[in-house]
Amino acid sequence: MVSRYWVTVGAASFTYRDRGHRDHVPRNPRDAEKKGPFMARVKLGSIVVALALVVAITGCSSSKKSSSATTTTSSGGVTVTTPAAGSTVAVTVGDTNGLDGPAKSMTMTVAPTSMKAGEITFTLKNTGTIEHEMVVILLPAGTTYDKLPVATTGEDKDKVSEDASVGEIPETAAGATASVTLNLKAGNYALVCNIAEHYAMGMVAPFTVT
Ligand SMILES: [Cu+2]
Repeated sequence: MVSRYWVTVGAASFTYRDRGHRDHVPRNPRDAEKKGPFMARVKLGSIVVALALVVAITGCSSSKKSSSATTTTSSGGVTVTTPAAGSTVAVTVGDTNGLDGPAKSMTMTVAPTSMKAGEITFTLKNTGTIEHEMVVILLPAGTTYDKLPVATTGEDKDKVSEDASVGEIPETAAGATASVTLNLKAGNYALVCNIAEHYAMGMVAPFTVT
């Protein structure tokens, strides 16, 4: 991934340099002195370095899962601000014996529990014995994550409504991991495993987007 961006950036810099040469040199020699090919190369070199740093930081972010701080990178006068490692939410789900386990024995933990609005990647790790999922539901005003109505009849029996779902990670096998990236607006959300009965067994967690 990183090498692909290097190639793209390198190609862009050559194109830009050639254009700069044509634009400045013939029209005004003094201008050419200031902004001629050499200066263009120096500036472009800085930009390439800065972009490479951004690519490196972005490439690493999926493996980190803490801190919503921002990192500012300054190189050769080019300053780039990028969210560092704040965009991944780790969701861990588990159970002791599927639906045969004790009441409330299914679990869902989330870290961190809040994030700024924008692109957010959720990773789901299933440490349980059966498959689980994770549905992201925007909580309607006046509702709380642990008091959602559960259908008692119909094909959605023992499930909560997904009318306000904004995305999900579908059924994921025991021992497996999966992820999804969603563009979320500010609000209060519930992360729910909405396989029948799993909500009542405890598979829900609150999540806040600010
Ligand atoms: Cu589940």
